[in-house]
Amino acid sequence: MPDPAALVDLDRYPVRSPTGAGASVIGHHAAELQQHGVSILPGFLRNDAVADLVQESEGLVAGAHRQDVQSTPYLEVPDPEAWPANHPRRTLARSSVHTVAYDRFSAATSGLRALFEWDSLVQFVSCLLGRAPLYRYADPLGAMNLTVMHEDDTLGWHFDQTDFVVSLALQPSDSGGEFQNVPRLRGDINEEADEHYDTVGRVLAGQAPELITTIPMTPGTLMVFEGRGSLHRVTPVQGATARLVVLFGYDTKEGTMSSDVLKEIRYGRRHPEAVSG
Ligand SMILES: O=C(O)CCC(=O)C(=O)O
Repeated sequence: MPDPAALVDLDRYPVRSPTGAGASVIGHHAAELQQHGVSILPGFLRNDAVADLVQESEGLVAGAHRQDVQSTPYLEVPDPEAWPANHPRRTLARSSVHTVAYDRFSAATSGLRALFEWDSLVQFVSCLLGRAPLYRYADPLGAMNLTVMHEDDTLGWHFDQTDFVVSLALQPSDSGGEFQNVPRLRGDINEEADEHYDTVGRVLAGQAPELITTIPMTPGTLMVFEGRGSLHRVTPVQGATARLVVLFGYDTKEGTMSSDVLKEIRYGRRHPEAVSG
């Protein structure tokens, strides 16, 4: 397995020393996360590593599963009995994306898998999030995945079903494919008043551009994002270059698995396939 430490700019991000040399950089990014619900770590990967990981990813693209669905921002089946016709809980938007599951990354040769399975990275993310202990997702398909977005692919406005996600930007599309975010739009998901449906509705209708932050996609950037409370989307991809982003799943509970429904939608199957070399 490749050495994950060789992929990261350790001078800028001392991943192996979160309480020593890395403490100040972690402090900076933890504060950014607290304040904005997102923290951006540009240049996390070394430039030469980005090129290698793009090449690795392109070799996996053919094994991606395509989903093209209409869903609400809440990623649940809309209930017409409970909500009026144009309510955000019933407003559908298209999400079209191709996803490569965790089991497709070779345990012997994948740099991306080595990075995800590196305990030092878990520690680093744990310190940045201020959540310990932190565990990698246990799901053999969904623990990490590569999202591939070709021309016209898009992710509609949504809130995530997990508290946070860690993403690694590998390759932007020629144009479009922008990550847009309305940070901290909803508070406690158990409090109806915290849902701010009027504001959600305005964002969905394109009437609240002032609330939207567009986060540039720079290859080699690690992003830690609190997606359960932040409304976000990826605008339609334009051009022939595929947009490549890797997602790393963590949880404060050990052994977390994705649901069977999610696995069917995202990977087209429930179980791992051939064991990679
Ligand atoms: O591809 C991205 O940049 C973000 C993905 C995303 O929004 C999600 O998985 O919820």
